[in-house]
Amino acid sequence: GVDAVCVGETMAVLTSPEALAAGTLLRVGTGGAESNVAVALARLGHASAWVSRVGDDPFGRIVTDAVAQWGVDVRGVVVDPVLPTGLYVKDTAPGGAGVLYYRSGSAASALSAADADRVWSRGARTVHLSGITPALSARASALVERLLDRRAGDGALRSFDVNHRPALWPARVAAPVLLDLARRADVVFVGRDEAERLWGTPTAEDVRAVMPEVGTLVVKDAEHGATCFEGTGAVFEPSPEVEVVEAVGAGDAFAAGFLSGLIDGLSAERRLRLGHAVAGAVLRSHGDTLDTLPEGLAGIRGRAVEAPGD
Ligand code: KDG
Repeated sequence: GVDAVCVGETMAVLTSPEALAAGTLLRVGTGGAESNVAVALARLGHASAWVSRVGDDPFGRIVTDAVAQWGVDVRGVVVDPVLPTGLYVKDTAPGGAGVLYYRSGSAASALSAADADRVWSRGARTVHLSGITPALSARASALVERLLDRRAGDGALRSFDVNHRPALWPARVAAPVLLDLARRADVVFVGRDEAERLWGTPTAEDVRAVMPEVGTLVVKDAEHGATCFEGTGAVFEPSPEVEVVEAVGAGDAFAAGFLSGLIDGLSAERRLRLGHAVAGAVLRSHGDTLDTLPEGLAGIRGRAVEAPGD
């Protein structure tokens, strides 16, 4: 079996080097919150897999090849014969349009409860999901429900990153759904300001109070730090100083660093430090996905980083 199976939509990212205008040349890349986690876990030496659906088109092949190239098992990715691969445009230049999605009716929006078998057949010890998937379609939402159902999966750890995307659904609609799903997970990641926007919980302690049953709750407070709640305990670890180039994908990198430490049985403090270190590497780069491992990992992990298969 693999250490972690990450499930969710990955899109082709069209990055604009300047505020979009007629004639702007866009660069094709790969972006998907859950596959970002799978890639970072693979880079950190874990066996990871990504399960999704892509279109039978060049974008589907590009994103699948990219994720595979980073060392992730992509045998659980189905090619939909009809629906296209989702796209998003990232125009983060000053005065730019920000993030624009072209994903409604995408191949991944046809993910459904039937796809759960492909997750369990990978022998997942951890299943990582995010709050993006239930926003894609009713069918995709049913897959998340199915994967959180304790009656399957041989006790696999359920990891859930709240990942509220306001462009997909407003906070008012997302809030109760995301809270209900988070409460069913073993490990939950949420941003402090994200939680405040969704549930009106201004502090990390307030977030804990709305999901006391979650075994491991991580509340991330951007440049300030992150708090890990386990049982009645809480550990806070400040964020290291980073010169931010672009923040997209940093949350995914944080989740991967933390999960890596969890897989390796590290203390909450070390898991948080790993999360910060891996997030830092993505914050310092333009890409959504971890491409260069940060320095100092061995010190945090207490051992050298091994490549997959070593
Ligand atoms: O977390 C980064 C993601 O937001 C990005 O890669 C695109 O998956 C994506 C999404 O749905 O926003």
